[in-house]
Amino acid sequence: MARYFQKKQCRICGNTRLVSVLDLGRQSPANNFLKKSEMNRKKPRFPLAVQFCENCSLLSLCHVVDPEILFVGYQYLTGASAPLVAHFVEEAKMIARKFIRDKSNLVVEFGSNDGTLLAELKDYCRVLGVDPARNVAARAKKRGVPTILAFFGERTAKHIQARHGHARVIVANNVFAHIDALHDVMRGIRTLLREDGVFISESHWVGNLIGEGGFDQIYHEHLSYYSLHALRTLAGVHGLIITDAELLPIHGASLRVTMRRAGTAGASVRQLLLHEEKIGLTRLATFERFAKRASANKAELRELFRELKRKQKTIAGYGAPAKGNTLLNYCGFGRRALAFITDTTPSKQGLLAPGTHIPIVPPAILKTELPDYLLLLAWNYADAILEKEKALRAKGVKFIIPVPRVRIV
Ligand code: DWN
Repeated sequence: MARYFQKKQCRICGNTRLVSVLDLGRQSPANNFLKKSEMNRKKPRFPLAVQFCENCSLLSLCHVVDPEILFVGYQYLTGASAPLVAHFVEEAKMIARKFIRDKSNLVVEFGSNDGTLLAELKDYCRVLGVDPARNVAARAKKRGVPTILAFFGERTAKHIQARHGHARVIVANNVFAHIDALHDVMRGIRTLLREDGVFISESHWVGNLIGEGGFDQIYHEHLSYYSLHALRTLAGVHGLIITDAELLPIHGASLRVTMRRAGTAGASVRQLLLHEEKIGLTRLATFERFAKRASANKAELRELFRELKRKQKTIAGYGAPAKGNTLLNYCGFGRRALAFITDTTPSKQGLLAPGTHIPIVPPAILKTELPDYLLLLAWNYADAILEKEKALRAKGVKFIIPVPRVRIV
């Protein structure tokens, strides 16, 4: 496969009249953290821009980067963020309570990462993870979650169904946005799902991207930015019904949908569809306004950094999420913008942020090196982090929260 290609057709409805709305420039993949030994090697940068489909309301990247570049040696661990672990523990309890009838039931999760969700279910039923990233799958296996090293699709689904039977529940958390061949995955879901089974998918909700201005959640892994309207069209193409929909306060705001082979769209679906229409998620003008806000946010953050540097203030980064790299690179920041970036993910520590080459260090550094400001790159966990770092703030350290509007707390 070429290293990337332009997506000229909507991956849900096939519409070829897509309107480009925001261009974030050519960037290194946001989760491709570098070793120090790699910093002088030219790392590929790819176009990062989004386009809107006026037919099914899907917002998607204008270009698709080869998944092998994005997901092999993947550094993101679900288990590295305590609030996220708590969120998936809750989801596992909900799945066990609502859908698991006995231990023979099979739950399959694709994009299962380090097994955070399935580890909570393995005592109630049979579990099986599917993930292409060898490093994270190894962590899942260590915690007793059998994991197939593969991208999920019709072929993998047939392989699983032949060996393990049909699934009572299929789960896909923060992975549906990463898939180009959506229809192959949907055919896989139909192949693997029991007649009375449910498919539960959770993705960052495009209403949060547009509403909270979280343009930094745009990066090469996230090919699609879903509304309930877009997902309803996708489900319909494959004869599935979205019976339930829920907005959850994770990753800004995530949309969790439950799909079934038969049934009716519940009140939660009807209400959210109306809400999406009301806030304009089916209209191009909404996305054009979003693009203008992103550009204003960039100017505001660049001006703040110029002012703080003029005052010789020290600034470091807090959290090294993928979104943080989009933000830093879109703002045109370089190595000197931040002294360092702290992160709780062991596999990110000691590496350099893609594009800016800012070093990622363990949070313990803050016990000895106190910056004047911390740029909260993991702003989606702001409440938990500001609470956790009360002592740091009492010493006078200020947090800069970059989106939706730049503010200092
Ligand atoms: O789709 C995806 C989104 C949903 O999650 C994945 N493709 C990649 C990932 O994106 P992200 O890296 O932006 O996710 P997080 O969960 O916002 O990343 C938070 C980062 O911050 C992690 O590297 C852990 C770190 N962290 C920290 O250093 N201290 C997190 C917390 C809560 C903390 O206290």
